Amino acid sequence: MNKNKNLLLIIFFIFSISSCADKTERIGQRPNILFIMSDDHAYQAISAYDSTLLKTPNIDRIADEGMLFTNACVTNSICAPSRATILTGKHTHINGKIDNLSPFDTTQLTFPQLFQKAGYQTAMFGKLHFGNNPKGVDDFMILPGQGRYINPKFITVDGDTTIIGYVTDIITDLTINWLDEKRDPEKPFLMMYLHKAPHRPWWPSPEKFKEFAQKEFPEPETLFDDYENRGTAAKIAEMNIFTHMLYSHDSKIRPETIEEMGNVEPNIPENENYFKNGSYYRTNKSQRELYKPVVDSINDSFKKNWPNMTKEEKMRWKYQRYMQDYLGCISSVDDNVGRILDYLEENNLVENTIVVYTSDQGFYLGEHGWFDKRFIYNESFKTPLLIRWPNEVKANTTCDEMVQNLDFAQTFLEACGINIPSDMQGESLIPLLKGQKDKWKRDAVYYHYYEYPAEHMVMRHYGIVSKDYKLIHFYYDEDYWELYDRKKDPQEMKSVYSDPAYSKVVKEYKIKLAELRVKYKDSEELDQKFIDQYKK
Ligand code: SGN
Ligand code: CA
Repeated sequence: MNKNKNLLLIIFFIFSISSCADKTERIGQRPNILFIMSDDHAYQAISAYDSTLLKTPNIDRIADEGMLFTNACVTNSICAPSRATILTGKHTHINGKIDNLSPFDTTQLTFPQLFQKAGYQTAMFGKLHFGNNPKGVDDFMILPGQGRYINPKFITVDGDTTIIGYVTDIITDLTINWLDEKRDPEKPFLMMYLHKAPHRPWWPSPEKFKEFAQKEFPEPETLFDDYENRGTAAKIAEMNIFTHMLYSHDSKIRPETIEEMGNVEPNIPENENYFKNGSYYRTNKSQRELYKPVVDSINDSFKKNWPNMTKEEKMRWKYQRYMQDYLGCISSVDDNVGRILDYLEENNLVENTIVVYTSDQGFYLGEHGWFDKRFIYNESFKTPLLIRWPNEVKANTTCDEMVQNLDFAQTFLEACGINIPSDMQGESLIPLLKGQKDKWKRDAVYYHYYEYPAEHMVMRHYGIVSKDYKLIHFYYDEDYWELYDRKKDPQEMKSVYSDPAYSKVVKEYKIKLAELRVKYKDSEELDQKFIDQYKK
């Protein structure tokens, strides 16, 4: 009997050790997350999507070894609201961060807090843009507000500091240093690596500035759009490259050059301090010496050529200047993403790290004559999304389902085996990542933009988007609807809302939109509440 008892005890002991070992191994195997987000990075400027403008070999690696989402979009195409949606897994009318102006409500639960609680090491480096510090991260160094390209200031756990150099390189250095020195190999990590680039005003590094200022880029077909066949919002938006892009702040023309030239058409009122307080004037002597010859040559060519140019030529010139600087900024982001991916490889972190590349929204690169974002129209509504997860996601695959930044939190929580709060409003992308499309039921998404009246003057609107149609309701200042046939008119040049051939579609989509408003708890009462908030 005693012998049997001992045997039982031994068996029990072995079993408990092995189950314990199992558990440690499972914890050890929880994946790391490297979340890479840039600011205002248009999918048109990632060669995995379209190589017309720029080659981004490093960002492309994530898709080559993982999945490229061709229909990823945001819920509200502007910086801080997008970030709030990503972190809370909720639409902006629910988390309260409807625009860039009000501070983020820090009582809202964000997914890094859940990771931290679940035993993950968590860190954030780069741009947050919330007006307050992140919650749920063990370490952080964030840019105040929009941050600066050159010699940027950072808010840290231990106070403010300024770092000399170029912002994209610095954010990467901070991220790699943390992985190298602070990472606990016993714990999985969640790293939020968040670039400021390529946000306006577009200042590339000195090397890229010089390199890209020599280049010429193809123009989009709709550069000279006249906004016919669409409602008021497209006509009054202040984001036209010719009419609204600033000479000094954006195109790098010195205020003195303009003054010397006298009458420069179009006459765009510009705050001179933009340039004087901008990145160029933050350079130290040796940095200035690198930028100056390029700024000089841009100014010389402007002085010589501008007075003799037609309106079309001026638009083309400004478009080229825009692309040279914007794409120069992205080229640095791509180089730095390469540095991070190399670091993962060199440190045996590839297999167990989910790498995500995205932007806080899309951007216009001259389509419809525009820069900036905000609209539910394609270029600003869509956002890049590339995900690599070795052994789980098949290499070199694409997914065309309508996924949103709303879905990220739930995806990461599920991937890491952490409970998902029931009030999050997205869908986990895990079935899509695993190629189980039959488990994906969503066929349309909801969008709501608020920041108006404000910079760029994009009127308030909400809408529903499926792969086939986009129905939009503009409801502030003017009340009207638009409908786009996405298959027949992918460039969205003509609203067919009043075309009798589409009356059935309008009816059907109005019902679907109303259902989405109920599902996501949006309402006329909330619309009014946010209008009143502006009028205060
Ligand atoms: C700044 C830019 C705008 C841009 C907003 C919001 N102007 O105000 O062009 O739309 O940010 O961008 S600038 O004079 O500062 O360049 S967001 O990405 O933060 O939402
Ligand atoms: Ca942005």
